[in-house]
Amino acid sequence: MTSNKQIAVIVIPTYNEAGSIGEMIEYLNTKTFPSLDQKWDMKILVVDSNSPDGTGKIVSEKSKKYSNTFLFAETSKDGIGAAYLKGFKYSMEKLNADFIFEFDSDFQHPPESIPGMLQAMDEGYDYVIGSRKIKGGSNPKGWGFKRVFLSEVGSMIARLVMFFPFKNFFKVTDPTTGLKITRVKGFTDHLNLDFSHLYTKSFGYKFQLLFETLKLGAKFKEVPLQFGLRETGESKIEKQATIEMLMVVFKIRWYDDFTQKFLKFGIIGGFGFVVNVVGAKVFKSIMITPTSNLSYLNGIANAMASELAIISNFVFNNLWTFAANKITSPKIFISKFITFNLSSIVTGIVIPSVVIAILTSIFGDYLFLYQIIVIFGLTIPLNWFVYNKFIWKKK
Ligand SMILES: Nc1nc2c(ncn2[C@@H]2O[C@H](COP(=O)(O)OP(=O)(O)OP(=O)(O)O)[C@@H](O)[C@H]2O)c(=O)[nH]1
Ligand SMILES: [Mg+2]
Repeated sequence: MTSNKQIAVIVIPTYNEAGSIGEMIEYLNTKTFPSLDQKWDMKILVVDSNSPDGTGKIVSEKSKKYSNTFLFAETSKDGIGAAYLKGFKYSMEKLNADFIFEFDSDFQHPPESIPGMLQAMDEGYDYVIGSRKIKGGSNPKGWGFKRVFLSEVGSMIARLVMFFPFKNFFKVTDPTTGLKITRVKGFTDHLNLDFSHLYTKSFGYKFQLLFETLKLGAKFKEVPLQFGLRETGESKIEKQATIEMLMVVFKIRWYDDFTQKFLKFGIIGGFGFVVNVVGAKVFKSIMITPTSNLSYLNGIANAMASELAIISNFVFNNLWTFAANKITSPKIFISKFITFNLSSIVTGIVIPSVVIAILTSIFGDYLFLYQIIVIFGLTIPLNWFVYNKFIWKKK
């Protein structure tokens, strides 16, 4: 009978929410759930950090009344991030969740958002979040200037640091939102739910899960969220949260594979440049004689040094940047090296020279400026593309 039902678990972390949690459980069970299509098997999981105000007791009473309502009683207060991860594990292992909501007990997340979010899952989305920034969404009317300012600036920085210049920068308008639904299969079940892996166990977890879930290729959408004003209880956002959240977004971007690879690629490219300049000097000083033809000598010295730089780039990128796809077989090594050499000539000499010639004919003689433009605008991006797509293609 339950086989074609879809199980959605609403995970609600609480710390001293005695003023709202009972009402929330009642509201969901008597108003929200009955309005949903019969195929949804809705469950509520409250993860309570042993709240001194008796939140846990209220939930445990409600769980006797409603068989779909569960209490996960934490023995310690480990932060909202840790609470969610515990809740995710429990939802998957004990409640067989197909979908998991992240939801607040204090009525700031309107239960009316739930049907639309479920429908999006039905349409094939994997990850849907409530956004205050898109049409139809809003911040609480009662928020003071300071809170609005922190929230706006904070989200912009988070978006920039985590996603710029990639498409998610434009798609994720509200990275600090707490209202989310995630498809378990392929996503929550692929996340590392060990909280030692979180950069922070408190609010910054939101960024990390957002980043990692999108990285798994989740089909993503935002729905409008009219974020309400907290009606009862106290805000748990700690003072240090802002700085901590900034640290988290930097760490997320810094330790991402892509960033690490790109940095290594940059360092090796910079080293190649040094090899080219220093190498040309060394070759010249070795080969020079009192009767040398200087123009011929400079040309030869530069050509030799450039080849040395190409070899250095190839060898070190193979050993370090693309170590995960390292070329080891001698036969492939040689054929890739030939390709690498040819592409280096095209991306480093042919294309830049033609573009510089064209720019000069249009705008006049600004050689140094053009060199900077072609190196950063053409050679570096083209090399990055060729290395990833042809030389060290992922298997
Ligand atoms: N289990 C658990 N829940 C927590 C912890 N810290 C916060 N929460 C809960 O996480 C939810 C979100 O925290 P809030 O303080 O409401 O944060 P907010 O909604 O962004 O901010 P406000 O507008 O001030 O309410 C609330 O339901 C809290 O009770 C914690 O350490 N453990
Ligand atoms: Mg709140």
